[in-house]
Formats: sequence, structure tokens, C-alpha cells
Amino acid sequence: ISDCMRGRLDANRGHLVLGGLREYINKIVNADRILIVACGTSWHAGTVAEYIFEEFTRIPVEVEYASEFRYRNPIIKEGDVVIAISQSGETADTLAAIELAKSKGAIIFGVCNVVGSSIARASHAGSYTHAGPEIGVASTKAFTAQVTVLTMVALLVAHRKGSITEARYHELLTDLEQIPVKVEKALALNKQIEYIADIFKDARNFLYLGRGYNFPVALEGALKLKEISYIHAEGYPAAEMKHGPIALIDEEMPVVFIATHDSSYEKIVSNIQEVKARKGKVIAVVTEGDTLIPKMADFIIEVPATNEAIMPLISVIPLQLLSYHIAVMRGCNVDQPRNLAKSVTV
Ligand code: F1P
Repeated sequence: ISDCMRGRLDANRGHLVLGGLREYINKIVNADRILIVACGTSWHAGTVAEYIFEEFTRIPVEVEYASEFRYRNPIIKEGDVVIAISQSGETADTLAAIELAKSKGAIIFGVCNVVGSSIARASHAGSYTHAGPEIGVASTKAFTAQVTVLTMVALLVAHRKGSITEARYHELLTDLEQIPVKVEKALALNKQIEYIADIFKDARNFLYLGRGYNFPVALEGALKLKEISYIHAEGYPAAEMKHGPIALIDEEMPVVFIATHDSSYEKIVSNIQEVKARKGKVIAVVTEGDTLIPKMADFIIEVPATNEAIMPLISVIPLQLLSYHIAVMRGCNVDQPRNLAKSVTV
């Protein structure tokens, strides 16, 4: 994440530098809407970006699975901005979505990790995440780096547009600068998470719930568990629980809440109560110093506080570690999960 931010976040001079945006920033500032296309983990990073862009730039955003978008004759107008996100830069569905959008006059902004990759070359402009190679197949640091770059793009656009106050802009830049240290602190929770993993390693199902910025984190936590440990897991917006998944909850069901201190805190507290009332086992990721949720949850994972808009950069880490430890304990190959390819090129 430090590599991803190096040279781009120049807080001393009080501004952000993103070389890949230079010529194109006004096209994003003036866009009527932004489409985000991606697959898998990159799609989850795109969903975080949707929340950030809409909150700070007030430009409407739609996040599309590239694998659906490419086949469904979507409405694309000249001047639409399409942000394509891909770790490998080679995902066939994302590449096809780009070609389709380009053929209708859209501007493509690529967010890729691999320099010179097909998606980077097919884009009009873009930013590399510089996360370094993902050693395993499942994306982890790529997610963090994608969310970081997309946050920086959103902040730059909002600043140029005047849709964010100077004070808020600088507050968020300062918070972003502190993220690498906080990520280190989250990684230091490793032993504690290994302990929790040992308790739940034989579960057959998991539910992941979050609200607001932590909703895509719930999706990503569930995907990581599926990808590397082969346990069935569902990620859901916590507010949707009562519309269906609540029927699944019993004493056998571990429910991971991403319940850091944000504007939906009170609501997620009542979701935790609903799960406890049905004897579900609650593992809650909370902000350091939380005194309420520890009284309700079975297991607590405390992460450092930050602005809610960038909390996914921190709150995803314990979920990645949880999946990792469960997978290792189940004897799974975390680097090369069965049936998964590093880049899906067909
Ligand atoms: C997308 C993706 C990854 C996933 C796996 C298969 O790849 O779905 O998120 O972990 O590697 O491909 P990409 O377009 O981000 O390279």
C-alpha cells in the first residue's frame, strides 16, 4: 500500500499527484455518470469505489460485472466514463467489456496492477496500483491497492469539481497517509485470528454482513473464504438479512459482522442482536475501544479507527487472515486453489 501511494500523496505540499489522470481528469469531472466494470475481487473494489465516488463527487456510478455487461447490450453513451479494474490486466471478460464500451464512444480509465497488460493497453488513461505481483491466485493486496487508487481518483475529481470542502479533502488525505501504519496494526492481529480460525475451521457455511462502506468488505470476506477454503459463504448487506438470510441463522452458523464505528453503527448493533437472539455465533470486526459490541459478540477483532470512507482498507485485513488460516488448517493450497486461474483469459 505504501508503494501504491508513494509519490502520489504529497501531503507536505497539500495535494495529490496521479500522473495517469492528468489529461483525463476533466472528462471524469464532467461525466454524467461513471460505469465501473470488473470481475471477482476487483468488482468488490469497484463497489467500494461506487460509494466513495457518489459520496464525494456526486456523479452517479453503476458497478457492473464485466462478465454480464459484455453480453447484455448495455446502454453506453458517448462521453461516459468507464473505469475498468483488474489485478492481472488480462481478464477476458473485463477486456471484452472495455472493447464494447470503447466502440460506443466511452472513455476508458484502467486500474491495473500489471504494467503493460492488455487492459492497461486497451485503456485511454489509467493508474497502476503498483501492488507488486500477487503470489497466490486469490487477490488480497490488489484489493487494498485498487481501493487506494480509486479513493485517490475520487478525491482528486471531487476537489476539482468543488463537491468536497477543502477541509474534508485534506482530512481524508491525512487519514489516507496513516493507512499503511494502521494496516500493519491490523496484520498484527494474526495470532488472535488464527485462534478464531481454529474454532470455526469445520463450519459448513459462513455469513458475512456489513453496511455502507463495509458492505463490499462483507462480499470480499465471503469470496476469500470460498476461494481458498472451499467453505460456502455468503456476503450480504446487513440490512438485507431480514429479507431472507435470517432464515439460515441457528447455533451452527458463524456470522462475521464488519461493524466498525461509522454512521450505520447503531443499525448494525441491532443486526447483531437479531443474530444473537437466534443463537448465531458472532465474530465482529469492531473499532478499537468499542465497548458495546464486545458485550454481545462471541469473538471480537479490534481494528484501528479511521474515516469510514477508507475503513475497507483496514477492515478487509482480518477477513483475509481468517480465510487464510481456515484454509491452511483444512489442508488447502492457499496459493493455488482448485479450479481457479490467476487470470481468467477465456
Ligand atoms: C479477477 C478475478 C480475481 C480472483 C481470481 C480470478 O481478476 O476474479 O478477483 O481472485 O484470481 O480472477 P482480475 O481481473 O482482477 O485480474
